[in-house]
Amino acid sequence: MNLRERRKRRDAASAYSTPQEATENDSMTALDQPRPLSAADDDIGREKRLRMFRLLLELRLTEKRAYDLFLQNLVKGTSHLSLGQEAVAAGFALGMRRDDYTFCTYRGHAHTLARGAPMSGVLGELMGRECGVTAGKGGSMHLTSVEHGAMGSYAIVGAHLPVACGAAWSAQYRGTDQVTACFFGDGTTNIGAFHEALNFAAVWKLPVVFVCENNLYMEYTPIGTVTAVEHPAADRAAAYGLARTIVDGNDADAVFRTASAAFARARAGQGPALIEAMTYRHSGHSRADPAQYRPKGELDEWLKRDPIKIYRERLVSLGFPEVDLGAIEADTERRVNEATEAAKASPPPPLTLIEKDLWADGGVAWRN
Ligand SMILES: Cc1ncc(C[n+]2csc(CCOP(=O)(O)OP(=O)(O)O)c2C)c(N)n1
Ligand SMILES: [Mg+2]
Repeated sequence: MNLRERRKRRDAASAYSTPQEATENDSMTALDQPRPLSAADDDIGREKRLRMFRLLLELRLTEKRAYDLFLQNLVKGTSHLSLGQEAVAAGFALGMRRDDYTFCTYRGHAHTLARGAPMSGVLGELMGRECGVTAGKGGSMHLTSVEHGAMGSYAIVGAHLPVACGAAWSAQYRGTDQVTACFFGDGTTNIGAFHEALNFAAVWKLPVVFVCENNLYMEYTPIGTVTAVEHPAADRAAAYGLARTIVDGNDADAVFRTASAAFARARAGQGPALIEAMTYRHSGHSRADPAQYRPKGELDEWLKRDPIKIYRERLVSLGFPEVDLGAIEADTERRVNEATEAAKASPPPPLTLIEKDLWADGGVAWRN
């Protein structure tokens, strides 16, 4: 419900109406009840803010759990956490339509979850279990859930940008107004495929939104030491006729607004966007990395702007009751615990799955 409709509803609600009359009014939920307008009733609104808070927590707690499982030697292979970067995944996902597409990198747990892939499916995949989103055959770096629009996590830096163009081109050709969101790191902007994909998308006016998550490092190298411009993505946008857009990637509301505007433009046939979201990863590049190369105090500065902390503080300052936020926190923790147990209880994939999902037709029949 938008601000104008809310206002109308508030005005229509008589000062004498009893709470019972109000609830019988129509199918409004508790969150939709007329109430005095406040700053929380802006373009984002209360309902979406609570969804955002819940999603941010889901991403944070599931990834923390993934780390615990790693320490217990239950996760096979390596993993790349995006603790600290959750507002990018949450802000973009909440701006998407169900049938939109997401492409991401090996740092893709949050993006896959944010599109609605179940926690047990993600944790199970990391542990190589049959309940995993690809039946435990892909692992952390290859999370994919096509039914949720999560079109894959790619470990070759830059490789997925042209693939995302393909998905956007397909939507354009079919005339569905689906939008593709393609996430990548700052280091990716020095790879040829980045420039090829940007040029291609701009020339064809593809409905694709490129999102550079600038976490200041590519592996162990500060991006500023190997890049000719200060903002590795935004400062190159002009080369492809695109606007220079930088957003605070730790502020989920700011991300959501920027994402929504870019999606609306792309859906309306106005072509691609390139957005640089400034953020920071709290942990090392991968599990094995203690991140000793970072200057002392840098992490502490960024922790002050932890996306979940600042979002919670904003909700409190907007008047959301502490008890409601606490209930969401407890519920999310319970769901992560349940998902962990479900994933642990799931068996490894049976050998019969080894030849499944290798080819577009789902099998090997056509080759024989
Ligand atoms: C083509 C290619 N070159 C090198 C690597 C090794 N590598 C893996 S991650 C990474 C750093 C990428 O940094 P960035 O794009 O900033 O993403 P972030 O890890 O910070 O999310 C590199 C160089 C690779 N996977 N693919
Ligand atoms: Mg990076």
